[in-house]
Amino acid sequence: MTDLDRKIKAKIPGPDTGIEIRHTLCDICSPGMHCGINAYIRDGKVIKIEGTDGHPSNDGKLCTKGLSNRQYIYRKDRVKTPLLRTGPRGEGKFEPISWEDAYTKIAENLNQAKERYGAESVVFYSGYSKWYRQMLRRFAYAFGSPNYGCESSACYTAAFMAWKTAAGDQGGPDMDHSDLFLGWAFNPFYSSYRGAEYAMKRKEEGLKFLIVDTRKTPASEKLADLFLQPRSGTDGALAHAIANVLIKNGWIDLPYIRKYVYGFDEYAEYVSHFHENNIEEITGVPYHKVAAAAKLIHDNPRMSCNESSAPLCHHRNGFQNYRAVMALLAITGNFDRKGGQFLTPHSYMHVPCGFKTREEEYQYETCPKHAKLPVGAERFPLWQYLEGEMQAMDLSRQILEKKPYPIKAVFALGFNARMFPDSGKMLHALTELDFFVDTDLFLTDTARYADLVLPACSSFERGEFKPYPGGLAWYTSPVMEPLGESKSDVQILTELANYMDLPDEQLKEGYESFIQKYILDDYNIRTEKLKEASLPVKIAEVSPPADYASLDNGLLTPTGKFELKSKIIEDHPEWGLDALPTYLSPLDDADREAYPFTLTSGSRIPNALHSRIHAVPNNRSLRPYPTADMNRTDCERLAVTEGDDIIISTLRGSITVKVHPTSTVPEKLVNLYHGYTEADVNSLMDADHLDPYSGFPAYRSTRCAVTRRA
Ligand SMILES: Nc1nc2c(c(=O)[nH]1)N[C@H]1C(S)=C(S)[C@@H](COP(=O)(O)OP(=O)(O)OC[C@H]3O[C@@H](n4cnc5c(=O)[nH]c(N)nc54)[C@H](O)[C@@H]3O)O[C@H]1N2
Ligand SMILES: Nc1nc2c(c(=O)[nH]1)N[C@H]1C(S)=C(S)[C@@H](COP(=O)(O)OP(=O)(O)OC[C@H]3O[C@@H](n4cnc5c(=O)[nH]c(N)nc54)[C@H](O)[C@@H]3O)O[C@H]1N2
Ligand SMILES: [Mo]
Repeated sequence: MTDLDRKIKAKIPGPDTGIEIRHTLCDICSPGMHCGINAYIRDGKVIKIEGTDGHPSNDGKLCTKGLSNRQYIYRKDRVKTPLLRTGPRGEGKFEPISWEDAYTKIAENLNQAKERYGAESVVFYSGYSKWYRQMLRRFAYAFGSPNYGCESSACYTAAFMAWKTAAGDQGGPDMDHSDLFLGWAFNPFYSSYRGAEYAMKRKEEGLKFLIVDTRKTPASEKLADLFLQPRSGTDGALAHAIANVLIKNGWIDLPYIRKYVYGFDEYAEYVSHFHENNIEEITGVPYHKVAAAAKLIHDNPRMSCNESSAPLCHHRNGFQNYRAVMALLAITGNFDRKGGQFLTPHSYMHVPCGFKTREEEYQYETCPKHAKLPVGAERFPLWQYLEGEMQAMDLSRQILEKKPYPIKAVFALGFNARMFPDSGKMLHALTELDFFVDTDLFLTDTARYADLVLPACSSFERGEFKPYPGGLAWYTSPVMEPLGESKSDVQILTELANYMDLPDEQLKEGYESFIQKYILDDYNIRTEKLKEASLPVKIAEVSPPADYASLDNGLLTPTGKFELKSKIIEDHPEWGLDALPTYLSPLDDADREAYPFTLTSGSRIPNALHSRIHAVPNNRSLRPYPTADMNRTDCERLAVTEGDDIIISTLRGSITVKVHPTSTVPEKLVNLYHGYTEADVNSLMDADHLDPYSGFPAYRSTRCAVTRRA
């Protein structure tokens, strides 16, 4: 081996080795992270990656998911050309076609649906990716359809709605100054390592933690001063019982309540029904722990709590449960106060970058005025009132029932039918469409149902705008050519808007023009300038996150106060929703005997992100099989041990997975990750087991039975 060979093998960059380091970002998880990546490129291929030193998100580190980027972008099932379906839906037979032919077919079919059934019969859907969403939404509006919708029908929005209802806008924790952190369904060790690092740092500095989780987790082990372990989805009752103790002991801030809080008296009366004689029965948490939680809150006056994008809201009572937790902040005078919760100003894709962005103007200014209401509006009126976009959990029903109007075509970027409860119903609904286009990096099993599959490129192959906390922003550049004929999502939308000659000149100018005019012009910076930088650069002074004046200035709620009782809901009795954060059991009793276990699915695991990296060999090797956690006592009763096959069944069907006996879950709880094609836990769920306030699915509470596979 020559010296040069050795250097190449060691992947040492330089002119002699032909290896160059280029900078990009990891797009596998949320916009709140998007860590910096050094991509080592040789002959146009990524041969190695590492975290970028000095990057504001990760400063050289990468997590288990981030490290999988090279295997992810080169996954075997990458789609490389537009594909036209030649066999039955779902079978996976396609032939390559040109982009020109693909655009012709899309234009013909979408326009035909519009002419025959109205523009609203065409749905524009986005899966988990978020970077192109404003354009997709504006595209839908330019086409004339109100039906833009996305994965956020099941993620984050319910918590956002709870904040909007109570405080008029989203609230975030001022954890820097808190004495106590209410980590309610909080385990950043698996879902956001940066959050975990920060929590550990604050722990060392003396911050106290009250952790409330259905399972034992690293957070309950490493952070908790007090750990409460309620049954899945009983959080609302638990929060009310804590509130009841606080109120009875006078451990509340009455002057604050009288001045700034609406609905306290009725709320106080309501929570008095959750007490020492019933709380253990409802939640499984002994009353002395409830009392201890109230005492901890009393002893540590400055308290904040986490947002909960998923677990708290993934129940049919999730919106109300989260409101019940938020109420603890209001009655202790911890909203809009130092060390409590404060309003976090709007920022690009909820990234707390510290500066204002006007993408909402871009996405809403062309919203069709006389269009019909979007899918889900009738069934989820509060969602419609607060969000005004499609509640995608009602999509399969509307496709199949054609009420209140027919849906004939879906144009999607990253449609994963297995995201939906009763995923089989969604797959079936897709077969009923006249036309379905899916755009994805991979030929997923949902893409197999499409008439046309468009190849999207990855974050390594495109450029995109990214803000980061601290007034920072970046515009990445491609570090490699797109694989095959794949294109970025925004290039596809721009080309298609022009091909279809949609009546929207701004849309037709494309993504970069949008970013320039609606975001960067306000800070006098050009996209070209940001692209030159190898790391995010400071473009704006950060406005202080909290001035603790929101309450005095009046909140954006109808009463201007923090609403324990929602005036919006109160004023709409026809919705049939409760204005107080009332508690409803997460499950019906009807099938308790046949289905004695509770199935909770989706608690994050370090090596997976939804459906994305189950097929990436390195990540898969860390947990080769879909595996359910069950309590050791339950396992003994079923006579199963580590790695045995179990069958999990519900009224909807059954799946076979491996079992992992553990003490992290209590008896009668079965915990399983989602997104596996071969053991799709969402196929077991009822499509109508939804929260009437938010429309969110109850991924974390479904009755099931478990048997040993013979
Ligand atoms: N049982 C259960 N189900 C859940 C959850 C749970 O906790 N339990 N969690 C819910 C939550 S919180 C969320 S956020 C959702 C996740 O929502 P999903 O939309 O299911 O997320 P993914 O599977 O990550 O991505 C969807 C598709 O986008 C494709 N994709 C990736 N990058 C791009 C890109 O740049 N462009 C395009 N066009 N496509 C791309 C992926 O290949 C994938 O096929 O799942 C929900 N489902
Ligand atoms: N590794 C990894 N990281 C991710 C993701 C991923 O798929 N993989 N997904 C990203 C996305 S889209 C999202 S939305 C976030 C979600 O981020 P998190 O909210 O942190 O997600 P989870 O791990 O599902 O839930 C946190 C804890 O809530 C507990 N929990 C579940 N149900 C209940 C309940 O009913 N009551 C209480 N009190 N606790 C409960 C779980 O046991 C878990 O320990 O994670 C993001 N980060
Ligand atoms: Mo999510």
